[in-house]
Amino acid sequence: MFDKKIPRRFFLKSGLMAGAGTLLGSMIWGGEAQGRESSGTDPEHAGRQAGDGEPPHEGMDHGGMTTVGTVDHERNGFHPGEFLTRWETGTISTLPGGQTLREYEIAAVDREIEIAPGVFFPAWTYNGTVPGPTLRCTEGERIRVHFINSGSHPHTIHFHGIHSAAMDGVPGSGPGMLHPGESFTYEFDAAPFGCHFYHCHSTPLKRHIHKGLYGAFIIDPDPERHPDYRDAARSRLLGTPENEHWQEMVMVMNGFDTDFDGDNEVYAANTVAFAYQHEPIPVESERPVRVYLVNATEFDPINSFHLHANFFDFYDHGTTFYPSRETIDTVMFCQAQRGILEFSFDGFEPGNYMFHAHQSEFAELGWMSIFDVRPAADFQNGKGESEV
Ligand SMILES: [Cu+2]
Repeated sequence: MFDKKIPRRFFLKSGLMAGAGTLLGSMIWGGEAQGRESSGTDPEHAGRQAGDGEPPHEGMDHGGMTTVGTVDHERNGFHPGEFLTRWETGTISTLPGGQTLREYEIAAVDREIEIAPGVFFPAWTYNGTVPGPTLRCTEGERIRVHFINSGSHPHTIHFHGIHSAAMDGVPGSGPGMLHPGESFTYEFDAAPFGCHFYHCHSTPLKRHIHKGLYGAFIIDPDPERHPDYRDAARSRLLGTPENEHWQEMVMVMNGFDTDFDGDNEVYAANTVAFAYQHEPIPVESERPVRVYLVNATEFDPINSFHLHANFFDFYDHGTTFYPSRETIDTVMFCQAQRGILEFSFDGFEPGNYMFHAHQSEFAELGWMSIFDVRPAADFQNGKGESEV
């Protein structure tokens, strides 16, 4: 693993990044080199732009391939570190027949968000954030999603899952596209269990998705329905001690076309470029990790997740209790594909373990992250708290 003192090779990579384009050139070296011309692909020259006369890696704690400066998370109303475990569980009540009813309120809202230091994107959002809230429920529950379009364009919510045509959130079915000011309640039973996706299905589709109208939709299995896999089901069911043992997090892979040329300039997991490199994700080595991974990247046919120095089991769409692929270190998704990754750093030495898209371009343009693996004792001493 690489040390926090940056090895030479990481510094050199930073030079490649500065040459990625005029916008990125100023973005990467933003804080101090704002407005300066990027120097193309000369790594020595690009590196010097990080500061006048200073050693090039002065003050850069987490590797050279990153952005300079910070995103104003407060203004964004969205902190990537908190988003990892922010499960939107809705309002729960019981229907006359005894079925659990879970209700959510979602509004489509136009909102400018900062996706990298100083790089603002005019997003269309669900509830003000990109991705929208991570909706989480349990298999078999009645789901009601009260949706209001407070944005400036017609929108819908299309849920991946099983439901009637009228609830599909597509033009020509049910209420179809909802115009600004209109609202609708989507209602269906949560099935099948797994890691799903929701997004706007208004046309032109790629514009509505790329602008930010998407999110993760997780249906936990009901252990009572799966007697042969009860323990596995309980480990996934939010609120059980078995689930509490896992370090769960959601990651939505996405990209942003900042100049609207139909090609992405910035990539990330959960929107903010290099967020989990600037602030690595604390992971307790003794407890297993479960990542709910969704690909919402528009314009590029595929995206991927690659884990360093370790391997994971993969559950395609999260709809099985047994891995559909075992002991892999890279998984590739087309748009809307998703799954569950399970792995452990038990027995590993503490340190920074990278993970990122294995398309080098995506990694260099923001989809680059780190797990900060530490022993349990560190967490008990409060060191495991995210430094946010
Ligand atoms: Cu839309």
